[in-house]
Amino acid sequence: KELVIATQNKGKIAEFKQILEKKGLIVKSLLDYPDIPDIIEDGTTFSENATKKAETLAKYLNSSVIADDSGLVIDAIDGRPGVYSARYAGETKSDSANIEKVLRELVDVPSEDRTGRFVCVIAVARPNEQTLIFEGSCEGTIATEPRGSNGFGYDPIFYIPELEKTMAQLTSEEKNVRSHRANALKNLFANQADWS
Ligand code: ITT
Repeated sequence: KELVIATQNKGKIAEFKQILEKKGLIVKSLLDYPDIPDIIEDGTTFSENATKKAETLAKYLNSSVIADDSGLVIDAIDGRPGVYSARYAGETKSDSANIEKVLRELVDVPSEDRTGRFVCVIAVARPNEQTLIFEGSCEGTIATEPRGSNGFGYDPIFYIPELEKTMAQLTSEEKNVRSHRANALKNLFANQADWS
């Protein structure tokens, strides 16, 4: 069975593949449909953006599609970067520029106040049926400097106290059993085993 994910993010695609191929699913993404015009993410919530991405592609393909809208929510800066995580430091979507901007904003914030979480909202859009929403999160703190080279995005500054490692110091197997994305997928499969 094939599952189409409305994303161009290579980090997300690799993680969805690792989790879903184990379940026997074949994962496709927007990279397999290069002719589809860019989907503008102008929503103010993860849920709105995930819904827009999934419904746009579902309509185009006339089949069921899922989408992931996700980001890093940091308590000390009112939940930023949040839905603006991908473009926090500008349109180029540079992971290192985004990380530098966050670290600059947190420079005076003491370690006990550097709490935050990764949030992932997965929308399941199906032709002629209501879109379903599943959410997952993963708690951590924001490190004072980047460490590790696995994963993508803000992983090098997302510290998991229980493991004494950043997300970027975890193997993909370790990340994919505890991440916000893994947790959102767990909710999806727990509530909607036969989602199509
Ligand atoms: P698509 O819209 O094509 O899916 P995108 O990267 O623009 O790709 P989002 O709008 O959902 O996707 O932005 C998510 C951003 O949040 C992503 O670019 C990272 O900066 C960050 N992010 C999400 N999940 C992450 C993870 O597992 N590890 C680190 N950073 C993550």
